[in-house]
Amino acid sequence: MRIDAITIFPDYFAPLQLSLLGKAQDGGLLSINVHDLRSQTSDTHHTVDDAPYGGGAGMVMLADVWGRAIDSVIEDGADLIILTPAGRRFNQELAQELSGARQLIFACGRYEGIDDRVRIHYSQDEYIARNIRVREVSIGDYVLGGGEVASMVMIEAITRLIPGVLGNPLSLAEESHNEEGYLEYPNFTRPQEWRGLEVPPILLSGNHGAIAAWRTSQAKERKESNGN
Ligand code: JBQ
Repeated sequence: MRIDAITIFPDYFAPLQLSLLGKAQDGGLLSINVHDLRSQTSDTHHTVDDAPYGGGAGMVMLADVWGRAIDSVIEDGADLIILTPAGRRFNQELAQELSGARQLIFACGRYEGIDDRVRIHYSQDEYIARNIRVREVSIGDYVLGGGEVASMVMIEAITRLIPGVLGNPLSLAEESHNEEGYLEYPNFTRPQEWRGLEVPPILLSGNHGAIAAWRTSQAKERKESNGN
């Protein structure tokens, strides 16, 4: 998979070179390319935004600058992901779907977002014919300063689903149950007693059927107590 992130803050993406993702890139399974949007500007002030038509607060990022940046990286079959609070909510199902992509382009908006003609332009027939798809995505209903951190959340969730990127394929299979409605249960490890708290005795029973049933009921309780 090829990932291209376009941003006015390329340094935000430095952590992607660490750990498993760094290794996956060394191994050629994945390439992550971060691009400075300002490199596509032609004026002396490297302008990337302007006031909104119709008035209102904030600034809107320029379609022309974004168009040049996207044109410089886009390949046939790409998914162009525009991060915006108005987008489709990112979840494990969407992560699964995007993990099969050839190229993911993350357009990280700042300010009040990107001129909507960027979305409209790359949704046109000529791009559909090239199997290019535009998706507006949000990671959740809270206020962020821009799409950079949202992109990194998505990149972590998506890339760990690519075969060979995750160290341990067994934990992938186990977690796939979660998507089918299984829930996370509480976990315990040594010591058997810590600050007066004992590990639930059923986990020491060796009765795997009873343990599985206990975990299911605990997971449900935990989820409900967290208001989910
Ligand atoms: C969203 F995707 C973006 C981009 C910019 C701000 C945002 N705020 C909240 N959630 O994920 C988002």
